[in-house]
Amino acid sequence: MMDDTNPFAPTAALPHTENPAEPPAAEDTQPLPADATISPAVEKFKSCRWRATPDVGEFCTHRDVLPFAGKEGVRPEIWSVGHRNIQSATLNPATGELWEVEHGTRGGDEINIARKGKDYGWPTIAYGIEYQGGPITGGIQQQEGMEQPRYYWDPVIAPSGMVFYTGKMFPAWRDSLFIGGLGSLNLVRVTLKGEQVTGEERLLQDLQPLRERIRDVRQGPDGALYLLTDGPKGRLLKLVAKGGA
Ligand SMILES: [Ca+2]
Repeated sequence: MMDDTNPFAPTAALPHTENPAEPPAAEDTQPLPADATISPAVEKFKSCRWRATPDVGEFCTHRDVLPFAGKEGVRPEIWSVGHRNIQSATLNPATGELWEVEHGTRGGDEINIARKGKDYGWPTIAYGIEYQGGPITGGIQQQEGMEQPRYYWDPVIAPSGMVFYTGKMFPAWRDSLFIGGLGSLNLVRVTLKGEQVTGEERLLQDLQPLRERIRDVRQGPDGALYLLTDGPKGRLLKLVAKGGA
């Protein structure tokens, strides 16, 4: 799905200033390379106004792109609200949309697709409960005007980094979403049909005797998966197919 108001669309490479210490004037626009292919999404960005602030860096203040720009009392760079504790976010290469994982409370870690102007519920709705037991957020999981997660874990995995797999080394895993498990001490492969989660598989359970948490997962140019473990002797692991380098 291509959405010309989606700044995460693959064709909408975000322009950036050469020197963040010297932000452009508010009316400045960012030039594109002369040979750039101009998509509707990039056309939007050509007319973006960019601002730089010490705490959030640069952001686009184009009112057609950012849902809260110009609204009193709301920071204009906000894209979506109601997130609890986002651990990572990545673009779905098939759609250009922004997917993210969040730490919930007990039994409430979530996968969401962060869409423009949407409310993802926290602290009003949640599937998690208090850490010591008992309801949280009044015990409600759904409310009109608030988005449901694509998926949630109970028990939680304490997700970390994530990546959509597009490589050739593991054809059976293509289009899966890989997520590191800080709490589950393994690598989680989430299977998808479109944007629907159809299941999950836990990999690298043999790491558990070392009690290593998976801090991040990325795909290399060769299609291998690279993982970071979290601990006093944290390791960088390369996951390859049998017979791979
Ligand atoms: Ca939520």
